[in-house]
Amino acid sequence: MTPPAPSRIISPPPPRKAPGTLRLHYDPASTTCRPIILFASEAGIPLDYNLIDLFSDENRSDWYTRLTPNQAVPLLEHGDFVLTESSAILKYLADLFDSPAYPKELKARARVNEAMDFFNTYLMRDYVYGLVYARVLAHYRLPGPAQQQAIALHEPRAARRLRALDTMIGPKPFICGDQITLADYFGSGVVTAGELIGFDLRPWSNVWRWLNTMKSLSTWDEVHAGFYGWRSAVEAQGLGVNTFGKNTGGTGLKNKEPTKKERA
Ligand SMILES: N[C@@H](CCC(=O)N[C@@H](CS)C(=O)NCC(=O)O)C(=O)O
Repeated sequence: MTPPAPSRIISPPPPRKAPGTLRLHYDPASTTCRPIILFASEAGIPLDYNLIDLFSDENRSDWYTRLTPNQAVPLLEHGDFVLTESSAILKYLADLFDSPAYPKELKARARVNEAMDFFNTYLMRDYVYGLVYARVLAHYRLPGPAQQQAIALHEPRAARRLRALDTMIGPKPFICGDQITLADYFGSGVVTAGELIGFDLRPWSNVWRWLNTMKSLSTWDEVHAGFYGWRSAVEAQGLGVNTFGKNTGGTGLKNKEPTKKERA
């Protein structure tokens, strides 16, 4: 799916739902919405999905701004309760549905929180915003040479965070051990953002293996259809193709999504 062309036509608020309905306002391509949709799809959590088309500025409409002055997705409505922040939404849903993906045991839960905070801070800042959004989103691009300078600054930082993640994962199938947790759902959204610019994760072999495990989840392709549509549009615009990656010990760009066979 290619994202629709920007338009100023903003849809009206969706009709109210029965109390108790869980409604997720989302954009399918969003780094922070995809983990929630993936988790809900895999766990069989029924969500009423309301598309907020970021490419049409729907998040800036009056009715949505009343829900969240921060104008971002995702946003969860549960009756009168309104919750933003993807990490908080994942935890709320997991607790509501008593999911083993968010363990109750204190130390196991602390490990999940630790990994989610790691993704939400270091990797979001140095990799997602610093390398990816700086290329693909106009409002994060800097004028003139500052753009390349910013990317050059973030590249080794992103590599350092990926190295740390690679060590954290080690030989384990999932971030926190043998079982999938919220950290895996959340982290897979963050790490796959690099695919928008063709970022090659193969040098971090544990990260690569873990991500391919996540991609083998039964609803992965369906959940990520909108994201891969956006990636094709980015690729067509040539925004991902560059020479960065030269100084980071093998990181760099590739233009093609590995096939399922290559992922295996
Ligand atoms: N920390 C927030 C970040 C949310 C966020 O950045 N959402 C983006 C889409 S990935 C968005 O809505 N951007 C539109 C805007 O801020 O104008 C979360 O984890 O939910």
